[in-house]
Amino acid sequence: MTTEQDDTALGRARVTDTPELTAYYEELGALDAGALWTVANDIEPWYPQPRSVPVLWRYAELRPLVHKALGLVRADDAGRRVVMLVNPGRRDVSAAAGLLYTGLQIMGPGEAMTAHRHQAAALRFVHEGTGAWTIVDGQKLKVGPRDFAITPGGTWHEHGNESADAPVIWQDGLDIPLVNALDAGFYEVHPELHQKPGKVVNSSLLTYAAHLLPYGSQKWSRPYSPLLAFPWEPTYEALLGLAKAEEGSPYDGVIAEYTNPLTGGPVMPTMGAHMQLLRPGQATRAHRHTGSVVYTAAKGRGFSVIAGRRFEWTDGDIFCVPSWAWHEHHNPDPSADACLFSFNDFPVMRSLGFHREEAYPDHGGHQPVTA
Ligand code: 1HN
Repeated sequence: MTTEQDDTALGRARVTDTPELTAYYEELGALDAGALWTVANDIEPWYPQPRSVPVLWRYAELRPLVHKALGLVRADDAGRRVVMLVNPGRRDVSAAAGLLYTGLQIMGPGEAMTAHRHQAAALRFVHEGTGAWTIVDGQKLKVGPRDFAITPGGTWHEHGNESADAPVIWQDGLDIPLVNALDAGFYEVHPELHQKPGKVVNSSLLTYAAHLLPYGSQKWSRPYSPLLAFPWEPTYEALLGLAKAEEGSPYDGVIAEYTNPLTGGPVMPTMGAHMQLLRPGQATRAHRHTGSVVYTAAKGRGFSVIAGRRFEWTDGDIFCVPSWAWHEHHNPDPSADACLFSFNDFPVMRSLGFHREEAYPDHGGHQPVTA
């Protein structure tokens, strides 16, 4: 394993306080200044020191409380009726992990939310209900359980539930903590409160179906995928096909990224998303990388070991892997596969040159479980 050096090493700050120094620090503080050597070892750690901790949120525990919000607040008053998932180490920025936000949004039968747009990018992963629709820059999409859809930064969006009897619960993922950390947030309410949707529903899916790029698509110049929705059935089919053709990743099993069909790159400039399949009985090896990931158990059950702690998950559960935390995934069921949806900040890490990855070197690639 990596040997982290200690801070008494030559070349690291190691100044001990004296009465003269303490007085000097006060003099600097009075001028809104400070001595770098008092904080250097904290602000330049040997390796990433995330304040986020690994957390698992059980869907079975959250679901009744999400339903409770239906009777407690009107969608119009709340804007969006969402129970957010807050990492104990990131309460100050409302993040689930790193600079990623996630929450569970509930829409009652027949409800519709007003339109707005913001700099932050959003994505949706549907947990339950068949009546969900969203309009993104005038394009109406319908999404069902386990479907993935995007609302790129700056696009007008509004959503609703056209079911007569069942609520929709979907998971929102946003880069809001990142946008706020960079002081780049803007927010606008639609001047007419609602968009006028085009007549064709799911037009981006109709346009980019079957791996063919239609005439004129080269004209698309926005920094995000023109394909806005990724239904579950073809996604699962693709993973089953991939499982036949390839071994997959030693760390992630059979994994595929949702991509912008024009570039082959991530769907949005700040957030990427994957669906992965763990074969029956599969145990992946541990690795760690920079970048934070929020996972949702999409199918089956299993467990993940994150920083030495074991987290059991089942359909609908959400958990996070903070940056640089060792993690591995297990599907102990010998007869059924398991699928994990996830979203991440990898596009940010890659575009800034911050991406790093390491394989767990000991014990045949598995961490000792300490909790
Ligand atoms: C937002 O716009 C939605 O449009 C959901 O449904 C959650 C959380 C923070 C900021 C904006 C939505 C959000 C959000």
